[in-house]
Amino acid sequence: MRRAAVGAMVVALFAAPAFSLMVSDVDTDGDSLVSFAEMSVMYPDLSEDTFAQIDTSGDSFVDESELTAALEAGTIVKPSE
Ligand SMILES: [Ca+2]
Repeated sequence: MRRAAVGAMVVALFAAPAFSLMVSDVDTDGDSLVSFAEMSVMYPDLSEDTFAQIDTSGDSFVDESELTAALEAGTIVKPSE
């Protein structure tokens, strides 16, 4: 039982990097913020409504925490490489 729990934790740790999408992966002009235009490069089907949903602070840019939250919520999925 205990061994299984530890195993599950290890799997979760190794699974995390594959799941995460960094702002630097999407940010093409290097300002550490993701605009709708930059997001559209990686997500051509992304609507402005969905972008606004991801941009929870409403500043028209997506930061690291908003990006992570959107991935965790399944609003967007990390594009396959
Ligand atoms: Ca940018």
